[in-house]
Amino acid sequence: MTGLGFEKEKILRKIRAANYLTVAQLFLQNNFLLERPLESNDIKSRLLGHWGTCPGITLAYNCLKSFDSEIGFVVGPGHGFPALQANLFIDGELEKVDEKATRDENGIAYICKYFSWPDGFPSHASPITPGVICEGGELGYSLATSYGYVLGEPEKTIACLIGDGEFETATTLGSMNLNKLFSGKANGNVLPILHLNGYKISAPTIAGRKSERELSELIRGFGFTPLYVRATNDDPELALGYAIDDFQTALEKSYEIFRNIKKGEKENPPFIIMKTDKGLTGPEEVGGEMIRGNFKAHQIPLKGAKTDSTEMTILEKWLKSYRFNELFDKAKGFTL
Ligand SMILES: Cc1ncc(C[n+]2csc(CCOP(=O)(O)OP(=O)(O)O)c2C)c(N)n1
Ligand SMILES: [Mg+2]
Repeated sequence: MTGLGFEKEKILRKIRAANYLTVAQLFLQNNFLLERPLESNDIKSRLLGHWGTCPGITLAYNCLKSFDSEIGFVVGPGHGFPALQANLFIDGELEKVDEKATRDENGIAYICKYFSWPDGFPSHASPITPGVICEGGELGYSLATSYGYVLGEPEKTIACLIGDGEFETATTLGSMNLNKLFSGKANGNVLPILHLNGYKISAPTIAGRKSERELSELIRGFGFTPLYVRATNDDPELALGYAIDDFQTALEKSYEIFRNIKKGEKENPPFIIMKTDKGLTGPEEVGGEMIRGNFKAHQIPLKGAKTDSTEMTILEKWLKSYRFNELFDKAKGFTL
């Protein structure tokens, strides 16, 4: 159902909760609600997973679901599984298929402790993740999968998040041509969202090195209408606020274009370019090295948090920055 209205404050609170639970899954094996000062024993011995892409997944997920509760969402960066898991947990989707994932203190402990754990949850999105139709562990297939999902299903709409690293794969670049075959009355709508965070594993991306004009012309050349969402401000919470405003405008425009195409008008389908810092809301720098907005945010930014007291302090400050105690109550559950 569309037109539910964009409740910006609610979206910001859901994003804070999901980002907290993302960081908690990556780092914590105890003290999940930070009820006492963080100790070495609270932190997992083997820190695994990918942080950098997670805040972008959570931003897109919450804006899309708030705008259209029926929209499908394919996540190319499946390495950002903790973000997907956090959102599915908060929305109760995980609980529907896993009775241990109750939306209370025990459920929080369960998803955190068993993230990337033997016999627990995997580190990447996988078939056991509710609703997953594209694992995302192998980059390249998300856009083609999305077009396949709407083939002969004119009522369906799906958004597809594509990392700017994934955007360099031959598979994704080839799939950019599919709109020429799929756009029209017989099939559903695909809304690609390029996550322009500027970095892949350890290097800048090509799209990140292009000027906005070059990138827009490239997208236009593939037959799309480029629309921008910008989470750009030094203050991460303000950046998210601006991005939510941009998302509302971009989604309204996208759905207008989809309606026009269904009426038979010749219009190029929308393509959102979502510009964020890699690791937005995470630590800015550690030991003089830039983390937020850099490739160093890709996996675990504070590898030494268990043994290095400075890193542990940064981790505690990072977790506290989400003010999770305002969003979750032990007796009432989530208060979002
Ligand atoms: C086909 C393929 N090649 C390489 C990898 C290894 N890999 C995992 S994450 C990643 C970087 C992805 O960058 P991007 O798409 O920009 O995602 P981000 O984390 O920046 O959101 C790569 C190359 C992979 N998963 N699949
Ligand atoms: Mg990237």
